[in-house]
Amino acid sequence: GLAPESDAEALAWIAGRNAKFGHFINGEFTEPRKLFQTCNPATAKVLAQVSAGAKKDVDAAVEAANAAQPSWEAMGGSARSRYLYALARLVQKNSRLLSVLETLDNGKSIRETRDIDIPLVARHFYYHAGWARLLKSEFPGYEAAGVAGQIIPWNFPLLMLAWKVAPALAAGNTVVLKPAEYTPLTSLCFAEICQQAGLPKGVVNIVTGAGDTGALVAGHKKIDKVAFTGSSTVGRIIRQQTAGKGKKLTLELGGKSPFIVFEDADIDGAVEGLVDAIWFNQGQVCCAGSRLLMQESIAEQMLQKIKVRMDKLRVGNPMDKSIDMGAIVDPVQKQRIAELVDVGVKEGAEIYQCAASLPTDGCYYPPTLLSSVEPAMRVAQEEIFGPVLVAMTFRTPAEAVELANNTRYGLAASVWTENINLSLDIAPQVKAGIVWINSTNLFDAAAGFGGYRESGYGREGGREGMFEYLKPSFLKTLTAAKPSKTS
Ligand code: TXE
Repeated sequence: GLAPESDAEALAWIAGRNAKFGHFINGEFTEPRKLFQTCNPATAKVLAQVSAGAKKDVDAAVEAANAAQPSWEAMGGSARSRYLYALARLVQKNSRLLSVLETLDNGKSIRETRDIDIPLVARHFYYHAGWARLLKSEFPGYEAAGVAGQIIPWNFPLLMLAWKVAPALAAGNTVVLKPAEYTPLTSLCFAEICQQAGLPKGVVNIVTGAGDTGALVAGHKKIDKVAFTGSSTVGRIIRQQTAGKGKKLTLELGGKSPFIVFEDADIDGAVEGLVDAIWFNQGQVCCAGSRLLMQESIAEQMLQKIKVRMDKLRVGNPMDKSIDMGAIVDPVQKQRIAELVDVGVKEGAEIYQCAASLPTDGCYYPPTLLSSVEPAMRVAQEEIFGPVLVAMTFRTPAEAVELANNTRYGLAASVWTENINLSLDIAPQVKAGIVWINSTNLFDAAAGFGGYRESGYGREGGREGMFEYLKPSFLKTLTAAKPSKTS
């Protein structure tokens, strides 16, 4: 195999800050206080201590964001785009440090952070630098929503930051961001990148902490827009908390996305697709293809092929460049996965787990396949958010659609067939914000991402994503309507 990536630079970065971090407010780091730990799930070793944000910290961050917002918006889209380009370039320049830091804090493989997470972060900033320039011509009559409160999860820590921060800044908003308690380190490194880019003070503020800190951000009366990615339970709380307060809100919540394979599909291609659908990022992906729906005639053959492929998955030290699957983010999450799988087995599902041996210390869960699953079972309905594939069968295309839509969620779907007519017939019938044909888990900054039903609402990325950070402006509508003398 390949040698493990070196963690020396990232550990030196942490040590250089005494392994203790304050919040990033008004362009500066505060004194570290009320500390809690963030660990490496692959080794259970403590990486650093970060501060738990209290009301006064959130208040200070919101104050700073409010103070900075008018001039950040007034400088105009061209000026802001230069900052977004600078952030994108600095992410690229620091991509090794960021990749390793992300892998250490989250447990996902270095191959993924290096080739997927961090490059997508840079792309998101580049893409939105473009929108900043086009704001006036493409969104006449609109102005920034104001101050955005952004609460993000731990599964793609820096990428979720980028999905939130880039459009907000492009549209002229300032932000208060609360990273997930398991994975604060790349957000704090990004705070330093903001300093290096010379971003005006108060445009980006980062307050670390757990759910109580998040609730302070979401409920703050001087926040105009809330953007949340996380569990449906917390999404519901935030919706109640913001209801009737005049705040804009986007929620990107869980999923139980179908992966539909028809009998004429390229079966080997579909099996390889499943590796990306459910074993990418240990299955901790909101749009993971977690429900395999196979046409009955190919089910046996496909299950056999999946098992063979599962046995070849390499699970282990995420710093090892040849690994397919790393560690689960936290023992609490691993416990949730294990409990749901037990429920499935008790309900009558057949279980197959990857033959590979797992590292003994660290937080690992094997790639798992549950077959003979019935649509009403909890494992067919609830998001497991781990490397667990649940398999069911269907007879006709109509039955496939019915099964696909038989959940509370509606985030994504993947359809596998060599018949273009069939795929174009099925795709619009599946209630999902995104449908991939003969592919899965593809992300592009230009394509709006988001869900239906309990997967939330609003879109991130693309033109739709920009609207979520804008509001109609009466004054700008008038100015836009007024014929200019020079034209
Ligand atoms: O999520 P939480 P958890 C799903 C997945 C997972 C489950 C639980 O099924 O197993 O949720 O994960 C902040 N007000 N997803 O417990 O609690 C919290 O600090 C404001 C799917 O980690 O929703 C963190 O920053 N904020 C998902 C963020 O919310 C609050 C990704 C997400 O944590 C808060 C993550 C409150 N009352 C989990 N309580 C996806 N869609 O990708 C917590 N937070």
